Amino acid sequence: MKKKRIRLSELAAAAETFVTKGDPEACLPHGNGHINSTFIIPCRDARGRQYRYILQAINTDVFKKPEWVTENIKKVTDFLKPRATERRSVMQMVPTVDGEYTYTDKNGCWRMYEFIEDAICLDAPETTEDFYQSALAFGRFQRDLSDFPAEELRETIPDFHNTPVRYQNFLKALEEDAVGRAATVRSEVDFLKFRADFYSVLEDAREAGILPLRVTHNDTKLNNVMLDKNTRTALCVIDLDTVMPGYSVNDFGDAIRFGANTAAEDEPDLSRVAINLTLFEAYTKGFLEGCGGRLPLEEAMLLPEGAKMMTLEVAMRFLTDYLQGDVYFKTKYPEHNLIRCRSQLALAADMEAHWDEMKDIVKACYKKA
Ligand code: ADP
Ligand code: GN1
Ligand code: MG
Repeated sequence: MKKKRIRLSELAAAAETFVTKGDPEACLPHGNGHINSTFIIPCRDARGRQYRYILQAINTDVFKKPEWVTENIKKVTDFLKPRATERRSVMQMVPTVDGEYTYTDKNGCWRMYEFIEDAICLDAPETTEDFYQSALAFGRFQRDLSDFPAEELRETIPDFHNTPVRYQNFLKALEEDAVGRAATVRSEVDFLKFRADFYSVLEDAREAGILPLRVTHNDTKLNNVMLDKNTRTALCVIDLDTVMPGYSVNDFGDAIRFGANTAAEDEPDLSRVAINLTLFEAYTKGFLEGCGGRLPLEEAMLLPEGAKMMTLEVAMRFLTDYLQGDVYFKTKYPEHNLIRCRSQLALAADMEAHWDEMKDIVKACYKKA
């Protein structure tokens, strides 16, 4: 997706629409998200005290109904607040001067959050403990929302983690070949087609009553969680745009595909891409602990399937976007989505090569949990 140019005066107008402590002094692009446009707004009050905020333009090509996203986030954060250990451990939405939570201009739909200070957000774990802490955060998030009335949540992106539907969308994009790239991606297409029978295993498990729908985050990349800078412990789960009913094993799986990869999501040198089993084990331990013993063994035993499913699903999403001319994910260069796809396919292949070890690790962690 091409970056939209937003004028400084429009950014200032958006920032000034929200009720900040002190006046906005700047607007600084921030973060490595692939979807929204994110800025830090430093503010200063009359006594010179400083406060910071996150200003975001919700990507309305991706979220067709931004008001649904806002509604979900308000409900979820209101639900989590009474259980929170401190203010920084739940996203704090900032209202506008009109008492709303979004402001719409010609650039789209803006929202603001308090900036989570004294915290870090990582694109790769620096230590095994960092990754374990992120697993605790997402496991607890699921545990804390286990009583949330799921029927109150809007589906902000329909069929978000419905892999069979994603696969059909991919086949359609391949068939349509909108920008003439299909002929150049034959081996990636073959790899995905060869695994066609796998894509329905989670839906089948749901039908068999093994895999319940829960309230899940659905975008559990390491850079969607904050750790306390000083204690380096789990602090706050962020990027709540896709909180919807989903599968526990997909929350686990998306985190694994991103954080337990020995290389970056868009690593071009495939020899560097592998599943790090030490990180896999640490995450399994943290996630099961965080969920607070809520996952029955049969469900937990599908955690490796979740990891492989999320890896293959995002691979087909990257390839679909490449075939459609890069209309969804932010890209930094023309082949970016293809490089991302290849790296995810290499990771899925390495998971297959270590499948029995992954299953054994889950079984052992479950026994200890
Ligand atoms: P995207 O959907 O584009 O990934 P995110 O909501 O994840 O957008 O925000 C992008 C990045 O901005 C995050 O990875 C994180 O680094 C930073 N960020 C978002 N919200 C906050 C916050 N409240 N406090 C501090 N940093 C934040
Ligand atoms: C997007 O928004 P961000 O960067 O945290 C995407 C995820 C993908 C991920 C791949 C709403 O996540 O589904 O797994 O990129 N989010 C949306 O890195 O599509
Ligand atoms: Mg994000």
